[in-house]
Amino acid sequence: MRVLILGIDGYIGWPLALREITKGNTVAGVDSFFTRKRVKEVNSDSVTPIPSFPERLKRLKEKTGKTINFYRGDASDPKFIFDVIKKEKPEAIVHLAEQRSAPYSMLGLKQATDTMVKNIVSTLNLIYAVKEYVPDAHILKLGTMGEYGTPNVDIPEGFFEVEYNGRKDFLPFPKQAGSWYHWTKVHDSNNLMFANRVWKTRITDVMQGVVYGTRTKEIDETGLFTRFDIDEVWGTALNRFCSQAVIGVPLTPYGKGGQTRGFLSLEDSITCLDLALSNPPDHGEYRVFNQFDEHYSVMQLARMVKEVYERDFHEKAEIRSVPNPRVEAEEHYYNPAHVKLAELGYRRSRELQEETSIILKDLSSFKDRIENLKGVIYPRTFWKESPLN
Ligand code: USQ
Repeated sequence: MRVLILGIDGYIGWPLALREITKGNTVAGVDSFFTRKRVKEVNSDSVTPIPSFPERLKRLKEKTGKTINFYRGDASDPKFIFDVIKKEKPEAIVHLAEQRSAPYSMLGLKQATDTMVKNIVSTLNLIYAVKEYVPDAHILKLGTMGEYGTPNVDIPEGFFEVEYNGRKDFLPFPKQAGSWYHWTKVHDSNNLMFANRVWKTRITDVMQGVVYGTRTKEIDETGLFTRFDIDEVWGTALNRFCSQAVIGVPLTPYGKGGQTRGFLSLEDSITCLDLALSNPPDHGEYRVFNQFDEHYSVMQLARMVKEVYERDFHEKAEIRSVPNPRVEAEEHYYNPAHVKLAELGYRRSRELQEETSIILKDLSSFKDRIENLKGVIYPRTFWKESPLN
């Protein structure tokens, strides 16, 4: 299969490229290095030392003998994305080239606008490029479980049956996103559904939970690490808690810590994306996958990290709740469905504690690099402030 990965330099893009190329698929990739640049702007860096992209490709060639056609550019530039798709004629395109941080989108109007334009326009460009050059290609689009928010009812996998005033329909589940970033994914989903209705574009819209982890099978085999962010803007809950434990600063569940989200490991995320690629939607089908393994509250995760760290390292870890910088429910009902990937054969690779133990071990060898990021760990991006900048 010819797979084009938009956002190939990212946390998920790189390991997905490794998986697809190892399986014998032809992989091409696009990246603007937006994440590298924006992470630097908040004085942060990937904890795992990642080389420049040309160097990544060189090492990939040395380790596996494989090559990737790489295009540097921005998916929100229509000409650029049209040229790439016209040239590569991919059978599947994985769209990971969006601004992915909720706190970044809440830094102020400039970043909110940047996020809206980058994300929504890039998906629109992709829809038009596919319609023009490869109308039967499969768009595998990364959305987020955060599109649904935290309603006080069960969350279905995209659609549900509604009965209202005596009539029934099968409709998209209402969305209640929690940041400008999360709303861009809702808008993307609406645009993808519309493209499918009008042009029969084949689409998998993945509602992915929070991803954690340092490793995948192919990272183990090649040693070609992916990035790993832990600062308050670009890092996510479990990865941050592990880093905090390693350098002996308190773990920071926000507020009451009852915020509950779906989580999955990096290895499992790549497995799910690969399953979606290997089992594409039917011609003219738009489908939604809820992609997470299990849901946990952030306090549960903090306690689990503390326990595993104290067991493995024989040192104390402390949990200290901090005032919540976000506007979100801190105690709520949460019961999302996730059956479709399991039906395709998805099974989790490791138990949460086991994966956490591996993350902690990996991070302890980068302890100095985490120490250098101490100043950017504590939250300072407040949803209520989000200034005109
Ligand atoms: N949280 C803490 N302490 C921390 C960091 C986060 O309690 O130190 C809490 C947040 O308040 C939130 C939850 O953990 O309630 C998740 O926050 P997060 O920063 O781990 O993840 P989030 O902002 O939701 O976004 C991440 C990715 C995004 C992806 C999303 C999936 O950055 O790209 O779409 O996870 S989901 O959360 O399911 O929407």
